[in-house]
Amino acid sequence: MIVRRLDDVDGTDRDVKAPTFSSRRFLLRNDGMGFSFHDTVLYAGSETYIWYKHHLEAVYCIDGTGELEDLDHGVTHPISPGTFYALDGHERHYLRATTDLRMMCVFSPALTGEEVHDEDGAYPLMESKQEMEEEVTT
Ligand code: 9YT
Repeated sequence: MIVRRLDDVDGTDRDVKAPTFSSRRFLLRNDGMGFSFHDTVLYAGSETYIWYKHHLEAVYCIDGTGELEDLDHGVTHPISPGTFYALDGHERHYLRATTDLRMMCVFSPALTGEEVHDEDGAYPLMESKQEMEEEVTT
């Protein structure tokens, strides 16, 4: 069983800072669950373009307000506590945070923790550093 508190993750290498959000990764690929689980805060006033072409993501808002613009379907959805969305079609989207927006995210396949958004707003499909090292040594 894995038990972690936000204090265990905050300020560690599982706490990833991007220009418009911070993402605290409770579960990553090397935890072996098959998905990763993140507590993210998108900063008030920010806009983030995202296209997770290699991953599925489910998101649940627990605090704050903002909006989700689905660029593939031309629809904008308000976000507030209790809003859930799942990117089952790898939709390109904008996330706009009116206030700090706290979102719980699940990624499949799991992130390794080393990804950064590329110019398309995507995370690449990555092997974890440990797995790459194992391949070199085996
Ligand atoms: C809700 C959302 O997609 N935020 C962007 C950050 C991303 N989910 C992450 O890396 O945790």
